[in-house]
Amino acid sequence: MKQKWKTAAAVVLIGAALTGCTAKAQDKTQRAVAQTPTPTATPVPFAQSWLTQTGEVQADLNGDGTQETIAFRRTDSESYEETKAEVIISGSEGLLAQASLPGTFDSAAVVDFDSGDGVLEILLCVDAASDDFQTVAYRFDGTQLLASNQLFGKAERVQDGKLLVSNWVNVLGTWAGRMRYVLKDGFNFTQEEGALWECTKGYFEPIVLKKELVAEVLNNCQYEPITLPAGTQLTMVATDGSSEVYMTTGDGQACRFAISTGEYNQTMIEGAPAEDWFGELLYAG
Ligand SMILES: [Ca+2]
Ligand SMILES: [Ca+2]
Repeated sequence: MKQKWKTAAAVVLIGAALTGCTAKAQDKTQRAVAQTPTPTATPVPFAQSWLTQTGEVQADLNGDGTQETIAFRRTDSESYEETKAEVIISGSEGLLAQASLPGTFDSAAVVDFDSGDGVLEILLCVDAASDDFQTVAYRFDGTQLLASNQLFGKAERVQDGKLLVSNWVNVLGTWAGRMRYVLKDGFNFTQEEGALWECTKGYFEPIVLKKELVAEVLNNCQYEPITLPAGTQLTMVATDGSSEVYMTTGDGQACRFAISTGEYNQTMIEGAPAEDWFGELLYAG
């Protein structure tokens, strides 16, 4: 419980930092209130249908007024090549389109990223190896299924037009994290601009400093330098994966420091490999 509180406190601090602290945060709240839509007679928001087992969903995918049946199937086989998850679209006259993804079916959904564009999206998520998930979105144009790029991670939900995806984050060890993705032109998922991986737990947490490190702590809306002594335990709270990490110390202090990427994709701190700073950095294989 105590640990949860610490993490929550750190997230609040990060949130404050990212929005420029209190003034902007309030501003944002007021804007959100002002933009709350007044109810109208027309829109009936599409309810997301999430399936954790194979099954069927009825929906008008392409907005032509006719419902399609979207069926999800799994084929498990001892042969890796034959193990797949499928999405099959059919109408009153039979099969319309189908697509498949290699891997073991994990979950699927029919969702609506943008309630104003008249079309719905299908999400299909497979376990491609042991707990290495991959997600693809599809759109049906009336005759065929268009596939998005493949996202590494497990689709969790769609909120405000963004897909929340969980995945392992390999920065200073392996951590469970969540990232928000938007669907851009060309039906491509990209990380929401400025979004950080929000980490919920470590695979081998925490990590321990073996020599002192100058980090920054948030104090009265300003980051100030702080020297973390050798032996400090650190748990990842958030990271962009390439240039900064937000951590909490063993005694609940929220802090951040810069990282960079060296040769062979190595994480560097102050120009030295991260292994120089931490006793042991374990990565899930
Ligand atoms: Ca239709
Ligand atoms: Ca839509």
